[in-house]
Amino acid sequence: FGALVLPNSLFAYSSDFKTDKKVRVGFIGVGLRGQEHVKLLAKRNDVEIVAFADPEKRMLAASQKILKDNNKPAAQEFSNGEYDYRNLLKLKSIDAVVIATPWEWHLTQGVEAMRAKKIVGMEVSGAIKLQDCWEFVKVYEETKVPIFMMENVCYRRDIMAILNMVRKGMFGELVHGRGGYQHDLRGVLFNDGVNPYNSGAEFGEKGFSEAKWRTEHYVKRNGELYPTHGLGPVAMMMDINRGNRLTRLSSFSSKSAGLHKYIVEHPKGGENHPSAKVKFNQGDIVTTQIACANGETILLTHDTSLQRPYDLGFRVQGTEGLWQDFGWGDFNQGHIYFEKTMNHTHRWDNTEKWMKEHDHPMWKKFESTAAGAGHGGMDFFVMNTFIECIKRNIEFPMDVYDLALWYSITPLSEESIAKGGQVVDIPDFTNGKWKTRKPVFGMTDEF
Ligand code: A2G
Repeated sequence: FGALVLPNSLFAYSSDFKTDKKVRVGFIGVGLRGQEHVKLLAKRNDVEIVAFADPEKRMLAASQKILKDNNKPAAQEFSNGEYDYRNLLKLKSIDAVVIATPWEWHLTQGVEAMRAKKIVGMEVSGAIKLQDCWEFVKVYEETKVPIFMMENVCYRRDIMAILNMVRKGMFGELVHGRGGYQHDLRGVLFNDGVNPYNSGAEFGEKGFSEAKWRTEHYVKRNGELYPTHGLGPVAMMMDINRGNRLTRLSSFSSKSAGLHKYIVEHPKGGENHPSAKVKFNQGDIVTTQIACANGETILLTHDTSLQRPYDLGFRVQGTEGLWQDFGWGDFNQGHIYFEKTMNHTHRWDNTEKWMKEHDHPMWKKFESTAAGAGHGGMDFFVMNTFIECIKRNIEFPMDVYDLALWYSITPLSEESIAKGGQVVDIPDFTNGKWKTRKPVFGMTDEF
């Protein structure tokens, strides 16, 4: 794990940014997710938080309070409706923006930010249309403004330890991977319009936070709505876009039963509640099989509307090793098997001692700094990578091609489901560059 040295000119785009300056950041979207990023950046002395754009006053007030609590000056506010972020993008005093808005805004805001020459950190999502993915790539290739795909699960500690083991060859040749978004979101998709979680049966205009916009996707769509948490980590292990690529997929959807039942049984819902009249198109369980150019397969599961404990369900399987995750990333929440070192016992071993032994150097280095950050600490690494790559003017480890490819699974899965599970081709957004691109994610102990 020596430092990976990349040529400075890797970003053909050159910002005004000089390393002795602070990185000047603007936020587009300071809802409950954006505020997590504000908290992380407000603690840093190499960052200046310049401005917030969000139409919701309540969210702006909460974000300003974070700055105040960290003895940082107030940020300039852009809250005059949904399009006021365009005025934020005009600020000369901003080098980079973090975009944490409802999914339907990512394309417009992302490409406008690139055109305004602001380096972009983009939250996770799935695309609304396949064309959107091409648009991200096109605008990036025109402007060369870097865009970072902020997939936090790639930084989960157990996952980085497995990546480490994969790269040491302990799994032999990789053959199959699984992951997904298996998280009971019923109490997120509906609320009372004031309290974000588990508080009611309202959504849309009457909902608050994610219930305001996310639920609408479950009404209208049916697909792998949220592919990146499950796919990102597996894609890194399989060198997708860097020596390998995704070629085809086929998706199936179960019926939709969970959300209606939740509304009917909720104390503030019931059979006569308006939400109980809504027909949800999104199936409770959507499975997507993906084929890779180098012969591996990947299975993604979207499972967010039934009762269940949180578990992204990772599995990594090679000719010499097998890992299965059963929790939220704690070292002991998984099973592992290496036939050769385990004397052909045909019995799982608990993951804990393996994870400790192969803990990723980056986690070892930043363990105490990451402690307390969101999602078991992994959120620290997302913001750290964003800022450190900007300061060094080097390539982001998850870039526009990863964003376009991972986002594309959503519209492609919708297409496949609509055609009865038909196999659809996955485009090569790199236009052949996947053959020569080299892995960058997690190669050093720095970011
Ligand atoms: O639930 C979790 O925090 C998800 N993240 C996040 O993506 C979002 O869906 C949220 C819902 O409020 C992870 O699972 C890592």
